[in-house]
Amino acid sequence: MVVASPNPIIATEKIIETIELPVIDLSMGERSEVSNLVVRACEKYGFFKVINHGISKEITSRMEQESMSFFAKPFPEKELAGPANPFGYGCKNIGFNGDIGDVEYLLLNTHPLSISQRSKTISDDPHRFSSAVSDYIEAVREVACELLELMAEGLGAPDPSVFSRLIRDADSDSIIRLNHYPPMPVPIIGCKDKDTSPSYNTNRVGFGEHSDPQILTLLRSNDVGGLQISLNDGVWVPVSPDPNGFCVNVGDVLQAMTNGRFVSVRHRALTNSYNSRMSIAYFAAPPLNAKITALPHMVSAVRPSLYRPFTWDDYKKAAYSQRLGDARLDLFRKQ
Ligand code: GA4
Repeated sequence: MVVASPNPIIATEKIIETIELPVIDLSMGERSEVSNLVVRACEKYGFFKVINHGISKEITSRMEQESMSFFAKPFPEKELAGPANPFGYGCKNIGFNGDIGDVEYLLLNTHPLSISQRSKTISDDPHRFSSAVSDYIEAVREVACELLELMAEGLGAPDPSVFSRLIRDADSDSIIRLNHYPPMPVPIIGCKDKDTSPSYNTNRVGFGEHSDPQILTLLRSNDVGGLQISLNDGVWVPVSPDPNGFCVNVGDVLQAMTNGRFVSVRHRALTNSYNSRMSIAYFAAPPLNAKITALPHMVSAVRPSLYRPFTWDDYKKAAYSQRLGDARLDLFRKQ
């Protein structure tokens, strides 16, 4: 039986001021310097921003335009592209176990054939939609590979393609998610000072607290904020939006492959009271049968391996059988 979600509708925890995430400028000259910066960001925050990534404005604008046109459709038309099980349009329901949020979305497999088939129920111009999405995917995949290679180099891995080859694989299980968080006015209730103080969250939760199961996530949003990351001490930190850059985060699989050296950090998205937030997330994943183990040189007598080996298929099944906020990597932790 699916039980109603205990997700908070309104986030009420204390927040700290917006932090500026480490910024990785991919046009910067010295490769070893860039790879060290990437590694440090993945160890400390599990998140960073990428600028000068080489993806043209034309590619991101076409993708954003298609996303906006879809979400602007009347609900019954959008429903024709659903349910999001496993791919398609979803509204409020997240996953299969009762999680909900103030969000509507399109979840798509990144294989070109799958996109062109899906596009028939998504767009009045399926060809235009699938070409915008495929071009976008190709471009973000390249940036993801470049970042994964910088990470491998920075970690001193003997094979710099040890991570990137998993997502370049034709059977990679990568997905793309188009999110729309409609404006959600929040009534001021309870203690006024607390509710309206800028150091408190008073917005509705669009997508609840979770970590991403895959290897790496590249997120692009419009200029409306809402993304928050959870730091070690449990404080929520808002991330400022940057439509020209990408916000990148480590997923659970990369945490396992680096034997816990990189951190897959919990994050969430709040809605804005006045403006629509639109985001597009590319989740870079391995093929289903890929065996996930820590890189040999990340394991030593002083740093024994933290996780049991698993396939991406095992991990995905575990993730989908749990609630959004569950700490699923713990299921694979050695005692
Ligand atoms: C979180 C990251 C991605 O958005 C996602 C989500 C997926 C879904 O929305 O169907 C999951 C969630 C995400 C993790 C746990 C499971 C699966 C909802 C859920 C309760 C598409 C993904 O891959 O994992």
